[in-house]
Amino acid sequence: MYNGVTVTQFIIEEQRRLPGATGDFTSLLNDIVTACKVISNGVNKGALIGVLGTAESENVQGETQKKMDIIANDVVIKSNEWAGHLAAMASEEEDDIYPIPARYPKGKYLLLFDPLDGSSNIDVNISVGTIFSILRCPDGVTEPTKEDFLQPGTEQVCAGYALYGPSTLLVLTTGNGVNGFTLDRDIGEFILTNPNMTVPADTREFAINTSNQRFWEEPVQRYVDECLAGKEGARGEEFNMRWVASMVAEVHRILTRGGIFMYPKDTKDPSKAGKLRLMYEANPMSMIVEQAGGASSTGRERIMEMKPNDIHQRVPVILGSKNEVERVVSYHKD
Ligand code: P6P
Repeated sequence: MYNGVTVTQFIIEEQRRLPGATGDFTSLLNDIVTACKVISNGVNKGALIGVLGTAESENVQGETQKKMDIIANDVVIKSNEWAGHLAAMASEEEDDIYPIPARYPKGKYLLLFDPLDGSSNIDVNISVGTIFSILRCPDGVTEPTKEDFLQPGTEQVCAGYALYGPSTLLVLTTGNGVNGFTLDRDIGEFILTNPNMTVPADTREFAINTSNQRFWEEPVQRYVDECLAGKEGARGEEFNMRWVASMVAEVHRILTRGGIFMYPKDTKDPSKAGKLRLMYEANPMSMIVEQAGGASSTGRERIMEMKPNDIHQRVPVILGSKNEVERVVSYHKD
């Protein structure tokens, strides 16, 4: 018989640490985990069940939606709207917030998510993921508005992602470190396989979409040039580069072996502050990386301290190994 610790057991044991915990949070997390298992099954079957390819629609970001984007979004909503733990949800795939239907009880949490991050990769069988963030609904608010979601990342009570790769992984933090679980398909349970994940403070591996190089600001140009100059350059070290175009995969690599991930501000579209979204990509990933001993900045400020102005707000993201992130931040100060 297996003797692994399931994510349910882990969460309940974690919850015992929280005085006055009602089991509400544990049950909410279980519903999110169920959604990730269902999405994993769909992603894994792919062409066999006709979920690849694009839908004939665009999301609020103006991005063409993949069929699996819409399916994953629907799975997260249907798995979480009924149980009475949430007051509302916000999704990359939904223009406005998603209020809990009147037929269901409401709860005290807000769920924000990117149902299928990196979905442009799904048709070429490269890893994709689901990112989620949990906030408390402000006290006394039963009909939350967009404004109730606009809380800084430091207010998150939980952040996590599922990574649909060679294995399906779940990585989670509730503010007490970061723990990783692997889906055992034979029993349909996530088993604790990576307790206490930490990001090495130093790295010689950077991740950035270099095709945007001519649009970067000077501090990022300088940092990447120094990496590319290798031993003969200012850093006196050789660097390696990765770019998967799936933030979940990049962050997981960084949690596993270190690294720095950058999607900086660029002048390609001056109206955009960055590509990645603050509320359901940058903030949850920042909480995870910081809880694992890493750092996460726009280059000019700590991402988790930003006061959001819109649920789909974009921000520059520089996150990962603390000493490298701090170096890039110092270049922004120079
Ligand atoms: P590009 C995926 O669309 C995403 O939001 C992140 O997961 C990923 O890091 C980035 O965009 C990739 O962007 O411009 O390289 O396609």
